[in-house]
Amino acid sequence: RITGFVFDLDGVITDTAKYHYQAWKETAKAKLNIEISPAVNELLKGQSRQDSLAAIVRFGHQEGRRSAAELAAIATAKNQRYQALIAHMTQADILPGMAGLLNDLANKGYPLAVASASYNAPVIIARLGLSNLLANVVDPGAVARGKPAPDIFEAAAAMIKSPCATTVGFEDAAAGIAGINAAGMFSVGIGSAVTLHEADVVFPATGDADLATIERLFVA
Ligand code: B16
Ligand code: MG
Repeated sequence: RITGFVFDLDGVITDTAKYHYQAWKETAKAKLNIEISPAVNELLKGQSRQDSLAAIVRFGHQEGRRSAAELAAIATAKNQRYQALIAHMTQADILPGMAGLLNDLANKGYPLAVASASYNAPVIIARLGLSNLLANVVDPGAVARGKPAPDIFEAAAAMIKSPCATTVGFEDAAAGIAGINAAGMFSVGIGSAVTLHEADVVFPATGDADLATIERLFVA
């Protein structure tokens, strides 16, 4: 029997990926003169702010050219731009079907937790009006290794006292699915079946995620 559910935030509960992309695109152009594409953005999903910037610098072949202080200032500039973009979010920004799914799970008595790499997760959850349903949010600063390591998913399951083997994890990024699998959880991918081929089940979009299907496949 399933004992708990763990959710990624960006790309699963809400589409902040578009705001991360816009903030990185503008900041990388302005501060590094690097043009990033949607393909680069795909690699940034689920990665910490610092690792995302390192990936952009590598993509632009500028490794070793900036001091740690310069890189920190660029990451701060990106985050300020990002925070300005997410300040306008409302309940309407919850991805299709997710408010219903979270409510169904809570009503069925399943404990829920959020495993997001984002330091902005609590603010976003509050803007979405989900602070009551999603009260258990892992502090990404408290886990040793980021996705694709299992650490943040293990911490989320521990928060709700759900053994990993009977916990279901939702993710939209390949690195996140790898982390869920490494934690020994049942993995649910949201997005492309090609990108997320390691997941136990993939739904093309949040609106397609179906609890009955997950419960049936989990037992099987
Ligand atoms: P922040 P998730 C991740 O969230 C995003 O996918 C990733 O693009 C971002 O760099 C990371 O959070 C850190 O976010 O700059 O707000 O701390 O997908 O793990 O929910
Ligand atoms: Mg994500």
